[in-house]
Amino acid sequence: MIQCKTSKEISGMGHSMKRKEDDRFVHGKGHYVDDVKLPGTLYMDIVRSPYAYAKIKNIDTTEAMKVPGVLAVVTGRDLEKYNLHWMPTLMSDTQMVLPTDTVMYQAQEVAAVIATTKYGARDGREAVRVEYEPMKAVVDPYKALEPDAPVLRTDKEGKKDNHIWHWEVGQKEETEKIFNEAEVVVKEQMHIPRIHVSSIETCGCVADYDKINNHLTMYMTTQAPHAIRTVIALVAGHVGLTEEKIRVISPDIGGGFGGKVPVYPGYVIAIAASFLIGKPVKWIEDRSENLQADSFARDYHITAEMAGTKDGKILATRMKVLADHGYTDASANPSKFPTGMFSIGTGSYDYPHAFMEADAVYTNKPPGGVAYRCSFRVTEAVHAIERITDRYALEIGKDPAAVRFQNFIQKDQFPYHSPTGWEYDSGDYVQGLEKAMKAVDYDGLRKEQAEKRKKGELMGIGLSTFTEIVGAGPSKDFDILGIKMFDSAEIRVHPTGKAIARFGTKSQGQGHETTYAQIIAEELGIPASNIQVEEGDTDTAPYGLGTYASRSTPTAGAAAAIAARKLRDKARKIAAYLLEVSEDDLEWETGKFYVKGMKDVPEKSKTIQEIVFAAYTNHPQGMEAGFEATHYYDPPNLTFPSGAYICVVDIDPETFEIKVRRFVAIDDAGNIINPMVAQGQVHGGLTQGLAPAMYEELIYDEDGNILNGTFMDYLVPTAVESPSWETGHTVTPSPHHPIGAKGIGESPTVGAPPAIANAIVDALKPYGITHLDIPITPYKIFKALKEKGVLDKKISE
Ligand code: MCN
Ligand code: CUN
Repeated sequence: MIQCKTSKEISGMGHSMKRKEDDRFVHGKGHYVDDVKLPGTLYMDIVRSPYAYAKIKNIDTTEAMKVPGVLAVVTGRDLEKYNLHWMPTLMSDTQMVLPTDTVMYQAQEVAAVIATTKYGARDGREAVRVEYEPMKAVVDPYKALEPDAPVLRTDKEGKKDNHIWHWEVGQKEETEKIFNEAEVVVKEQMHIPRIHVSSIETCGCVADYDKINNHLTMYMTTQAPHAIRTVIALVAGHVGLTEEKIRVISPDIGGGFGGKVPVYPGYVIAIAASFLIGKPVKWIEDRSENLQADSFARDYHITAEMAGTKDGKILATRMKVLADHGYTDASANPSKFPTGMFSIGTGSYDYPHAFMEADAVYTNKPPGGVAYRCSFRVTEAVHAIERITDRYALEIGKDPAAVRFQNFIQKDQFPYHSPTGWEYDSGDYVQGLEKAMKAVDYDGLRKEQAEKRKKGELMGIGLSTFTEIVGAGPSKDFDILGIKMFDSAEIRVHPTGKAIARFGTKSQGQGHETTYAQIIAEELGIPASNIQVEEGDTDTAPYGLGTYASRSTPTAGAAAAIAARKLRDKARKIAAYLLEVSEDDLEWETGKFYVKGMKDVPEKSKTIQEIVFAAYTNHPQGMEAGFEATHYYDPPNLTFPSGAYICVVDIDPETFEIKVRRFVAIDDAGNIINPMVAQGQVHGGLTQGLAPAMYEELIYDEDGNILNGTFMDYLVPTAVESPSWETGHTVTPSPHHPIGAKGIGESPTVGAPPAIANAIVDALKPYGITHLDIPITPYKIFKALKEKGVLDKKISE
């Protein structure tokens, strides 16, 4: 159990305090970008390409300009005059804002219509005539690498192929040697499907350029307001919009999940339009545009191999990846690591050698490689290692739980140095799996399964015992466009002892307004309800890199604790002065300093409120007045949360409908700030893990047409499809984090898919099926069984 040291009134760490922000959300008082209504606002709508690859012969705007309310149609040629037609991606690639010659993917922005009403802009969009000359699209990433494939990124000088980068890590020769000599080698080819975030709120902005003051206020759906301000300054600095002239405000966000990290062309076009016309311009994507055109994740083709002994000792792993990045390398790759954190793919297991390599390729698909509740490619890595571990267990005829226990990194091995170069901070994998197995009655389930198999019933049990890696920085390894990845907290305590705290991160639903306040409450003893948390306004918040990669707790959360401790140091000095004792004679107990041994003598202690008041009214000579502190935290290492998940499925032998009967998730994110918030994160994340495991995948035909670009056929699971998630914790604090916390936001999405896939494959074990790619659908099972010749007679016979 998590210990709460503070009282309910203070609500420090470990309290399931109700989320402060929910009051306004449940009362319909949230304030989202579309709620920003400025006088004179114009509306923007975007013309998009029906082709995946085509030359633009002509754009005729005559009819569009006749539509009532339409004021302007912006094309790539218009932006070119101001050199605003290209922009950098967050990962130092480049991307068109609007094309001048060629479109590179279906649904790409081709022109923008500005009108006095939303509907005028939409009608204007329909009236723009674009003449295209379609070309043969390159859709398959393997074909994109063939020597005769057309070179797609002709904008890149000297580029002779579609290859973006090659990356490798680990011990190539040693690993090869082990593979050549090992008793057992298993290998599977896997595809982690291209998927897309489905936030309740789509992306959008209001760009408000004030000509007289040459100042831009940009209200937008962004997870990283400061970084975006810097990118806008990079794109538009040359027309006078330098960083001090730009204010980015990210109001309430209705879900981000990584999809609101990148800079989208729509934002830049809206800025350009407002800059040219001098009025606010609002752009809000519709649902289909969101699904078809921005922020695509995953799309990793992985060959995973494991070498081991006949009795279950893992000796080495090898993984080879082909990453389909679509038209541009958009955002998921932290600077030093082009594959993000894929190299966490040696997992929770202790073996000396591994080798991983990846190649990334351009295709005529929308920008890919974007984060989606994944902590930068961890989802892909975890899927590969957890699937191949099960494959190995199957090969040697051992229980997958037994193989995991045999190979786990033991708790006394931390800090653990992985063969791919990470230093895992802490963990207790044995305890986690034991707890999960007890919760499901693992042995009982295996017995039940054996009975059912005799009757031809399909029941499967799947495990996933994963290690996550979250909290970028450290700044020596991570940056965005050169800006080092630290994060910040600023605390101002007012004379009456109430505080306002501002952060460089930006919540999209994670509950920061509550949980940051709890961290400060824990450290200072000011009740969390008296601490107002603000994020998302670059004019007021200290510079930070934003919220993604479950980094807020590991970075800004740490900054909050340290800034609060700076204030506690100041409080000690003031208390010593007020009580006329030396600082060393004082003891701290949440919310007050008292003279040693005199805890219960009222006149021998000073509460934090009294001390803060004195900081403004009666502070020691020579001390700065006021009670404020700021801290920029650069973590010494990442944090390594982990989890042990067990999934039980039943498959209908006639229809192959898959029913997730039970799903137990034991997470370890170190010390927990708010158990209820953390559990909420796990519930949502598990459903987002169920999504690619059984439902979600974006499918393109050979011409690059998206075949399931609406929610009619892109299947987002809801509460109806979700089982009743059973959750629990083990607590292994991070030794380097000031409050021992690790991130938790992405763990469930990362850990769930292989548990589900492993369960389904386990159910099909009697029929010789060793692997199925996610999403695993009833049809895929039907096809696989048919190929094995199993369906010639009924399974239940
Ligand atoms: N928390 C806690 N104890 C811990 C760790 C976290 O109580 N030991 C709490 C935190 O205080 C915070 C929440 O859990 O309120 C998530 O914290 P953290 O794990 O640090 O993650 P971030 O705040 O950085 O959120 C990012 C993460 C990511 S990367 C995606 S993607 C995602 C996710 O959070 N997107 C979300 N969860 C989401 N939840 C909602 N509702 N909406 C999104 O868009
Ligand atoms: Cu990996 S998606 Mo979240 O980092 O915003």
